[in-house]
Parts: sequence; structure tokens; C-alpha cells
Amino acid sequence: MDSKILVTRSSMPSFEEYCNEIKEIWDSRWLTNSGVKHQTLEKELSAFLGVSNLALCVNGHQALECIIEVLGLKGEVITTPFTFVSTTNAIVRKGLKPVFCDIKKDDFTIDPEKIEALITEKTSAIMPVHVYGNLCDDEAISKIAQKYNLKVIYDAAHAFGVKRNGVSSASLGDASMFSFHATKVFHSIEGGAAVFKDSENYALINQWKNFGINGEELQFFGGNSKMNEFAAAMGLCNLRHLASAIASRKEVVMRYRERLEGIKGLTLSAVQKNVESNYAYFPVVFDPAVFGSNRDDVLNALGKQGIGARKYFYPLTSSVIAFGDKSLVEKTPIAENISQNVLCLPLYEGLGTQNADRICNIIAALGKESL
Ligand code: T4K
Repeated sequence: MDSKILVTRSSMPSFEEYCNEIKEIWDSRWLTNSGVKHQTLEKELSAFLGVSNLALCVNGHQALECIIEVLGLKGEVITTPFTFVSTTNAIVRKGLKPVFCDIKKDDFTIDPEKIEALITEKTSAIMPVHVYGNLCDDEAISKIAQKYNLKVIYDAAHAFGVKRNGVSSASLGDASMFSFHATKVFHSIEGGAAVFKDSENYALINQWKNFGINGEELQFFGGNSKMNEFAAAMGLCNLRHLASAIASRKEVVMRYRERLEGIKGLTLSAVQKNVESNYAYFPVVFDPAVFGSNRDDVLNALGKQGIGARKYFYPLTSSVIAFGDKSLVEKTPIAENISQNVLCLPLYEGLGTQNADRICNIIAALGKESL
């Protein structure tokens, strides 16, 4: 058993495999700007996800900002505050106003029934998050989007490889963003991708991520969001081992479920129907009155044993001081309640069931039932 366990740990190819992959880069001295590794990874990921129009970016956050630029969003964007800060930051940094919608209790994704009441004449898009890899209710969301002529952009940072009824998460909405950060199920050290429904947007993002350059023309003021060749090489290696990485995570998730499901006062994320999961995160929601200990008690007890669970996602992004409106969080009471009580347990390739048992033993011992 590991003495120190963090909330996650990057999957790695063998040292030799990575060295072999980067040898070509060393020889050619072509290090970035859409080199061979970049092009190969784009093709392999498109084939893996079953989509066209996939553009690699330096990270997921930049991919999201580029998507907003490419789609020319204006005014207000309906989104969820129960996410990593990146989602809200991208909206605000692009000069738009985030309008926060509450989430569902069972899978923590945006509640489509609460979206329509938030639509105004300024709304240009809905930006839901497939949080923890749980897929949003795309059918309901796209119906609303069609009715009001809105764009749908998914923050799919957690949902790489997830499918519903065999349909890839990457094919939902007008665009999706994936994160390939070191902490993700699939990673390229830092990295990300934007996937678009329409092919003209693929050409546009390649311009936006490269200063706006198109041949000799400078049509607009783009940024620099290109993925480098060393990152793409890591992505190529990790893609080869993705299936075994997911299988290893699944084993841990199954053990967590088996051990924690029956404990009163603990709520686990719902298993979504017909969804092939990537086992990205394992959130547990604690009801202190029923369980006997609160989320922070559990966090501290695990910490004392060298185990680092994390409060993903606390606080809500709507609590950002810069909004200057503390009451914003009260507008999404379910999100606020989950955020106050949720803890993500360690989960990574190779964690193993013995470590999962140790974590479950510590948690179970804090509950009323064990007293
Ligand atoms: N949207 C959503 C919903 C997201 O969750 C994210 C990113 C984004 C957008 C933006 O995508 P990117 O621009 O990042 O591609 C981490 C990640 O940095 C962040 O990518 C991720 N979400 C977020 C949920 O988690 P922190 O602040 O928790 O990371 P940190 O440094 O505390 O690392 C957590 C644990 O991971 C460490 O305890 C150990 C392990 N780790 C970390 C690093 C950096 C490794 O094993 N290897 C590593 O290289 O944000």
C-alpha cells in the first residue's frame, strides 16, 4: 500500500516509450507550430472520438476561450457555478456575463428545467459542464437552444472518451472543449482540444490560436494557443495505454461503490443510464446530520493518514469576489449545498483496491453507524 496518496496521479508511458516518441522531434528540431506529432495526434484523437473538426490547443482553458472567439458569442452565457474556475473565467475574460443556473442533485450537471427562466434577449449561448465525466442532458438542452437560437458549448474537460448509447461526448452541441492536463484520464502534460460541429470553425480556430494569421493576411487579433510537439508526443504515448488506464480506474471505482453505497448519510454520484464512463472522478456528498461527520472532518481524517482527498468543486465559481455580489450563490441552492458537502476521493491508474479499502475504512469509522 502507498504511504502517501494524492487525489490523483498522472498516468505515464514508460520512459523508453516517450524517449522513442520524441527522438524524431530531436532530430528534426521542429518543436512546435503544428508539427508532425501535432498533426498525428489530431488525426488519432479524431478517429478515437469519432469526430471531425478537432483542433489541439495548449490547454483546455485556451481551447474554451478560442471556442468563444470562433463562435463570436456576445452578451450573456448560461452556465453552472459547480465547476473548476476555468469555465467561468473563460466567459468573463472574453467580456461576457455568466448567468448561473442550478444543477441536478443526482449527477451534478446543469438542470435543463431551470435554463429557460434565465434566458433574456442578451443570451447568446448555454455552456454546460459534463462535471466529473457525467454527461449533461443534451437532448433537453439542445431543444431549448433550438427554440431560442442559442449556441451550446460543452465544457467536456472531464468527459474524454465518455459515450451515451455509443455516441461520443465530443459530438454534442455546437462545440466541446476537452482538457488534456496532467491530472486528466488522458493527458498530454498540458493540452486540450476544441471540437466543432461545423467544419468552417476548424479553419477559424487554427487562425485564432495562431495570432489570427491566415497566410499573409491578419484578419483579427488572435492569441497564441498552440500545442507543442513534446506535449503532442506525450498524448500519442498515453492514447496507446488509455484502455488499461480506464480499466484500472474502474476497478477502484467499483470497490468504492461496493464499500460506500450502503452507508447512511453518504450520497454517491448516480450511475448514468447507457453511459460508458471514463471513471474520471469519485465524488462523495456527506450529509453530516445523518452520517455523523462533515466533509471537512473526513478531509482532515484522511489527511492525517497521508491521503489527499479534494473539495472539487468548492467554492462555487459564482462566489468570486470580483462579482461583488455575495448573494449570487443563493440563486443556485443545490449547487451551493453540494459544494459545501462534497469530497472527491483519490482516483488514478494503479491506485488499487487495497488503497481504496484503506480509504473506505477511514471514512466508515467516522460515521454514526460505526459508533
Ligand atoms: N473546465 C473544467 C471543468 C476543468 O476541470 C478544468 C481543469 C478546465 C476547464 C481547464 O482545463 P486546463 O486548462 O487545465 O486544461 C487541477 C488541474 O490543474 C486542472 O486542469 C483541473 N481542471 C482541475 C480540476 O484540477 P488543481 O489546482 O487541483 O491541481 P493540483 O496541482 O493541485 O493537482 C492535483 C493533484 O494532481 C495533485 O495533488 C497531484 C496530481 N498531479 C498534479 C500535477 C500538476 C500529478 O499527479 N501530476 C501533475 O503534474 O487543478
